[in-house]
Amino acid sequence: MNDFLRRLLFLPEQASSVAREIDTLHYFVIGITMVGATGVFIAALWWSIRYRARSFEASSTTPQVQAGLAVEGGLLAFLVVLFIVFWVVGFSQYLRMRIPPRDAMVVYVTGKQWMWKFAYPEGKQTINTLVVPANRNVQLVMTSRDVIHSFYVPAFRVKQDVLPGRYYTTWFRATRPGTYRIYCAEYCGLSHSAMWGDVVALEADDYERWLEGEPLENFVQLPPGPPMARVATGLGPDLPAYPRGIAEASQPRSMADWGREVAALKGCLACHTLDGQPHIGPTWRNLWYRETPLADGRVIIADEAYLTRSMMDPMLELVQGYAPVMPTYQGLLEPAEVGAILELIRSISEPLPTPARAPEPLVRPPLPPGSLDRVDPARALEFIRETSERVTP
Ligand code: HEC
Ligand SMILES: [Cu+2]
Repeated sequence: MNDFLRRLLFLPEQASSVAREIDTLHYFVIGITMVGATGVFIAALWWSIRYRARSFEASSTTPQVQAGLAVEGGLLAFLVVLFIVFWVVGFSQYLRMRIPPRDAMVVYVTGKQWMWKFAYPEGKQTINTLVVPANRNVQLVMTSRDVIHSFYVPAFRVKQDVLPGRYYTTWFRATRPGTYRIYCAEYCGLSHSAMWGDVVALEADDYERWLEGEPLENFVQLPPGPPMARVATGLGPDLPAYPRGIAEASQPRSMADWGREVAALKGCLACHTLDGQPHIGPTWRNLWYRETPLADGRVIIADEAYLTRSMMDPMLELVQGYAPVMPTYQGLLEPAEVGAILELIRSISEPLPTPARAPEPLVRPPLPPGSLDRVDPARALEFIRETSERVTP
């Protein structure tokens, strides 16, 4: 039944843990609206024949018919309940999709004109080919180097926009080994159509062997990659043709080690320690997903989004008990370097407890700086009042 409906609606294969559920909701909504629309159409047709004007006199004296309260109220209640059911099912799926399980392995993703780059905690880097183990939760921490892109894997039912200067996260679990197409789903310039790649899901053993240096070709036959060489049309910078699956600029060291180098090089370690001792700034030990008290009294969970904001906009959320002396690193750290620092912080923190059941909604979806939840209503009113006075004479 599932497969029949999937083909009927031209949906791609279902290769992730959430794909089936999402499609089921889709069938449910489409099915109900089809039945509803057909019902309305048949009723309209039937009534327009049954109550047609039989003569001119009859048509000018048609009595007005009023439905009873019970009928109207009943219909309304039925529809409201129906829509609430859609919402409850959809929203709970949304939460499950938004909140990465805590046992997920992390891959850092950077979109840029016109390719996807992937950095793995173990130090490997790939272009346009995301290699993951099948049947394992994978969390993507994503950003863009230049314009808005959107990471889209139809077979996983995963799509996430990435904006420059901000971090996003999404996750998936590939349910079987295979090759699944990645698209950029946000028009991003001249060669947007060449911005695609593949997720290669390998058996766990093969994945380990790939990490240790075996070429990807030993495990899968990859289709030819996007025409990177042809991307260079003379309008943009010349892009080299990257052979796919071959690691470019792979680090012989792990991302955490690289993060240590970055932290030393960029001067972070002048104020932060890795051993648990507070210094000019808080220590990074055990900071990962820890509850951090802020100067304004709120307590925030130090997830990827918060940690990144702390580097890009340190004054936005000051840690309680520390002076506002940290400079901003906006534009001074490459996305992959931010990823490396995050990996460093993760590596010197206690591993997170794995929840027994579905992940609890502890991790908030990343909020862009300046988003609604930190607008102080009193200050907003004050601001409106001030600006209004200036405008009205
Ligand atoms: C001049 C000293 C100084 C330097 C240099 C500095 N920081 Fe900070 N950092 C601080 C202070 C002080 C705080 C706490 C107040 C705040 O939140 O801004 C802080 C807070 C942070 C936090 C949040 C910590 C928490 O407990 O929630 C992170 C993450 C961070 N810094 C990362 C970095 C990184 C990465 C670098 C280097 C690229 C860096 N810092 C360089 C002083 C510094
Ligand atoms: Cu793009």
